[in-house]
Amino acid sequence: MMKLFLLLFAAFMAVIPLKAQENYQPTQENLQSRKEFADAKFGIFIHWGLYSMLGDGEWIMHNENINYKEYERLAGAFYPSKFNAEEWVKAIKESGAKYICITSRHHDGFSLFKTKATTYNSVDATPFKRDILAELAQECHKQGIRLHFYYSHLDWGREDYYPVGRTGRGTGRKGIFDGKKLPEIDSAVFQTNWAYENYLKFMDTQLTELLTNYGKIGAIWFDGVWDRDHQENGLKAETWNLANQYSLIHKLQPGCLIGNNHHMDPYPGEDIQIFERDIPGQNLYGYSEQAISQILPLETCQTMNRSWGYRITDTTYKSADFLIKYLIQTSAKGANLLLNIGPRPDGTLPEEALCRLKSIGEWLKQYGETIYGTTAGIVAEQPWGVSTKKGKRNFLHIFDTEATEIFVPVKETKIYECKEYLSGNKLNFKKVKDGINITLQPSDSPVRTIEFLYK
Ligand code: H79
Repeated sequence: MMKLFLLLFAAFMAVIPLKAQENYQPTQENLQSRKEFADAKFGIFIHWGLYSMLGDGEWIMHNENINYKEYERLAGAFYPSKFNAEEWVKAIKESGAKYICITSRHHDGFSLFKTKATTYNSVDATPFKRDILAELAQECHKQGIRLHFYYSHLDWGREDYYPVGRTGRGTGRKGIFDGKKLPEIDSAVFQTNWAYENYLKFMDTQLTELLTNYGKIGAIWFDGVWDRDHQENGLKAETWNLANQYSLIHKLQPGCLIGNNHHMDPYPGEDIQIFERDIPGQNLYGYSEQAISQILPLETCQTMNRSWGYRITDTTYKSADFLIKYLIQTSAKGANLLLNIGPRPDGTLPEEALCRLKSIGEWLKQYGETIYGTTAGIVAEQPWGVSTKKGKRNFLHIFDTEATEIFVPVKETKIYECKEYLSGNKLNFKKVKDGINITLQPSDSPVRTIEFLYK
């Protein structure tokens, strides 16, 4: 009788996490993390893995239909002799970024960390034999910058990721797992199966490791459910085991934020909303049709050139001025910017990236107060630029270098002071119809920042 009771009790407990996630109530710790995340405003994304060695972006395995057995051999030559976590973190900190998000495992399936779930990792499968995430985590904790882990939901090289999705169909998987032929399944009506159950367990094991072995983790950043799910057919959370995965993460580290780059509306358990290559409100590539969450902190990820993973021929770097403006524009929408770098196969960060980190850092040293801890500005985007705010302090960032006077659609009665942000020099303003006009001082700077205060 007692045994039966215990069994029933255990079964009951087992379903609790799922239920709890459905009516997700974030913990105090989690809410605090969300606040800190929203205040941080700027992070650096790192895409690094075996694909970096081929110098043609992280999708090369899919794009070139590389056989996964052949691709795995890259691990035997993975020896990034110049990798130095201390230098990475130092350079990134100098940019003013408050967190680093690194690919713990991308779609190619290679893990940049020691894991018991597969030998296909940077310690067991390479001559380098080093746990990249451990070294980076140690430095992040030491130098005081948050660490986030990108984690791919899809995998192009595993037989148990079955049935395969829309991508990675040409990587030579044979439909045999654990010596047994996989069942015939029409991927259009996806059903879980014994092999796939193994894949879900594999992910749970890795997520547990990621949240146990590397100290405090700021966020898990999922990507890849669009391999099967998209706006039209909707998010099939059960098939990805999202409720349990999210519960597991929040159980291991309640303060760890969960983001999922599924391009759809947030699913219960998610703590941040991600926009890929779009500032919230834009939809340049068709990935950002989802409504903007009014509750969750927002994050825009963007490339410095046109690639995520290292692409040896990609010299199309955005200018430092462009990136500074992009950070300001993202902040003006109340969102964070996660700006990407694709380190080289030897472990160094490209010089083009380093010098942009430096320039952004120099700007943030002077103007950080107008970005960190701010929310979306008091006025929507204007022909002259954008705004951010912090309490009663309003910051206007003027991109129009020619402007001598700008119109701001706010009530003049409420404003008691208007000045250049850095110098503190007073600026004249006068009431006009539906707002005020502020007279500007000329300057060579690509961005002029002014501040006005409210009663
Ligand atoms: O990690 C970086 C990229 O590798 C990953 N997300 C960023 C952060 C990313 N993967 N895919 N995308 C971004 C967008 C790709 C969409 C497409 Fe498709 C893949 C278009 C065609 C193939 C998925 C499948 C969407 C439509 C069909």
